[in-house]
Amino acid sequence: MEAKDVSRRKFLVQGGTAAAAGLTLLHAPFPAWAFPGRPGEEVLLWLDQPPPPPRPEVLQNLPRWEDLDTWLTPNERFFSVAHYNRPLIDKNAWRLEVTGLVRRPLTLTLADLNARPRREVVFTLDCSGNHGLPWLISGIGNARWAGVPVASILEEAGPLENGIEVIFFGADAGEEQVRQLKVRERFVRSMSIADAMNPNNLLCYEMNGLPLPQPNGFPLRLIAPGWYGIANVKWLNRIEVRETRFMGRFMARDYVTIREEPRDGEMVAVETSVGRVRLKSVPARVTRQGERYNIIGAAWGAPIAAVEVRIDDGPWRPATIDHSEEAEFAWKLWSLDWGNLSPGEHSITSRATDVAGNVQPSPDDPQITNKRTYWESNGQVTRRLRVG
Ligand SMILES: Nc1nc2c(c(=O)[nH]1)N[C@H]1C(S)=C(S)[C@@H](COP(=O)(O)O)O[C@H]1N2
Ligand SMILES: [Mo]
Repeated sequence: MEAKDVSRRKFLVQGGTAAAAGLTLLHAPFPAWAFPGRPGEEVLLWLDQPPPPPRPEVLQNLPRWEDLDTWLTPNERFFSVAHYNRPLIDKNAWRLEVTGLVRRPLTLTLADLNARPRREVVFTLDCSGNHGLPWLISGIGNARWAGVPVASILEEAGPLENGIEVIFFGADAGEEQVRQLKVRERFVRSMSIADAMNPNNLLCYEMNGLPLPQPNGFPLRLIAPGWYGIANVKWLNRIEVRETRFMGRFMARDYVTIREEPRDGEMVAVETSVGRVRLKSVPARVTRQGERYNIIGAAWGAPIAAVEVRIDDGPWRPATIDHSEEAEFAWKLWSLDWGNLSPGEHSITSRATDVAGNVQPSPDDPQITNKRTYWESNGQVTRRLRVG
């Protein structure tokens, strides 16, 4: 066990440089490409590759799970979602307004934020659309984010008693149609004041030690550890404290999960705004060295207690969770040395269990089958592979 962990860690470390140096290998012949990190080892490509996104401007830089070889996702490999435009912001002209129901409205420059106490959090940003749409299976990445706690800035502004809702404005905007009305709207998400004041939330200006990249929200974004991607407002320039709940597109019209729940013998549709992340895992990549197959994956969304892996309809086998790099809001990487695999096609499924004993639901679990919309698809993921 010990020896295996060590060799895998070495493998993960080597993977970073090997992948960076060997980008041409991405175009190697299907189904496998030799992995130069360890001679004789190959990464097998999944048979069920996702189709390209129909609107490539919305979803950019989606990684392949096969390329997962580091706990932190390098910035240049991080995905980017933009529902409107990706604004190019001049950091000298940019300001953050903190306004609405506050005693002391603030106008802050980037230098003002940089001068305030800094905090870091490693957080895995998971798009709630993952596995809900055929082309979206890898809108996820793990980064070390740095910035100023939202709570410290809100406290500085001093919310008034009647301020119950905090709304976060991105600089990006687009036209929305609401019934007969066409209206230009900014990208906005909100949180209750209690949720917004959570000490983990950051006004984030740095990602993996570098200024926030432009596609990821330069110069400032909200980082809300424990929340789905949608809550993490990019290109942030305005925070407003208000006295009513906010019901914009990304709170109440889109990113709404509809589930049917049994109530007194009948099914009732319940609509909820996409919010906190859910327990999930995926098999990421399979490597072969000689006759031995190794499976690597990730698990996140709750404190992870265990991950199990199943091939075809076989028994669940426990994976080894990598404890070498861990953080409360970060994914855990896991691996399983499967041994031999018979020639032919196989399916590989993983399931995570959290410390409270919750198990990632199977596709036929009512949690999944009663869900009518594609958001928050945290059911067990099966990938297909050909061997031999
Ligand atoms: N301003 C703004 N913030 C946004 C979005 C957006 O379109 N505009 N997309 C959200 C969604 S759906 C996701 S999944 C995350 C993705 O963060 P990333 O682009 O840094 O990967 O950003 C969120 N924040
Ligand atoms: Mo998303």
